[in-house]
Amino acid sequence: MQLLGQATDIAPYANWMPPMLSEHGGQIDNLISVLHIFMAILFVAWGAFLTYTVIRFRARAGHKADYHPVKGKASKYAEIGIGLFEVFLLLGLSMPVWAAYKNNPPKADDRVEVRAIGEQFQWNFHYPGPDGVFGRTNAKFIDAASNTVGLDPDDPAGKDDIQTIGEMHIPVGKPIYVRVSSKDVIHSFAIPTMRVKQDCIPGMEIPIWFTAKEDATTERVKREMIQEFPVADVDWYRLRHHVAVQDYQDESGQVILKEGEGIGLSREAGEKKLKTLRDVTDTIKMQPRNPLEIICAQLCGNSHFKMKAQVFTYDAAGYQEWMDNAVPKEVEIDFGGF
Ligand SMILES: [Cu+2]
Repeated sequence: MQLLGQATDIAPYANWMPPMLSEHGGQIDNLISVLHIFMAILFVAWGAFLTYTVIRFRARAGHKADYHPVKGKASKYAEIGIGLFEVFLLLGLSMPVWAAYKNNPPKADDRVEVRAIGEQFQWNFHYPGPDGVFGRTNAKFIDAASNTVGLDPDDPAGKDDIQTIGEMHIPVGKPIYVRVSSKDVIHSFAIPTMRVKQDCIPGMEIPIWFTAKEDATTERVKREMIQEFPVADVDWYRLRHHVAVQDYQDESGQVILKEGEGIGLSREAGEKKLKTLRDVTDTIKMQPRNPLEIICAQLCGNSHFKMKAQVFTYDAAGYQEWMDNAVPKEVEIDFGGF
């Protein structure tokens, strides 16, 4: 079934769903589309019924209000019908999709495991490193600058572990198994483009999994999302999370907007930049700065809105390269004999 939300290719952010870049996401999108269509029908039908009753039973001369409830069969059948319909939505549509997903976690030897730990207001990630074993952690070792997940320095399994803040690095085409938890309050780990969302509960570790589509490497996604904007019409707000894909210079050769640079994070700076750009070009080519965003989907405090991180997706070789560079350097000394 092909419905509204099922993006089959990488498309820029638009008015409906965000780009869909995971293997299982099509099913979720179908469900969302079907529910929207059903709810639209219900909305129109109830609206029509309300309009009918308001007109039909309006106050007018010669008519007296009757406050006793109607004891007709029709209303009873309508109520039963709506009840059955809602049971169908739940048992017939939603639960099978959820069960197919939840009952089939990727096998332990065929998945990349990452721990994602929410914290007011950042995402911390913990990788087992080349040995594939997570080092022991304990809250007493947590250090905001150098050890955000609280790795035990005495555990040899943790020596090659990788910690990142605000960046999750994963290979495409391979099941990713994220073990989600929290340091403080309830957060919600959500990657809209992958169609995953899981509450983070302090004291619990809850897994969620997905496979990024084979062709959804960050580089390709960025390339596919390049858009050309008319400088005369576009507003700073629309472009505040975009970066230029080439240099823009004025006649004297002075660069006004550099490749990889945004137009400014405040409205004032952005509008000033757009104004100067109008003199040198009609359109600007830009791409999203963070096309694969992780957000917190649970109102978790006063800076909840900026609790964001980015997913970087690589092909197998690119992922290996990232891992090689990210592994703490002293590992080479510790494991030098292997
Ligand atoms: Cu949060």
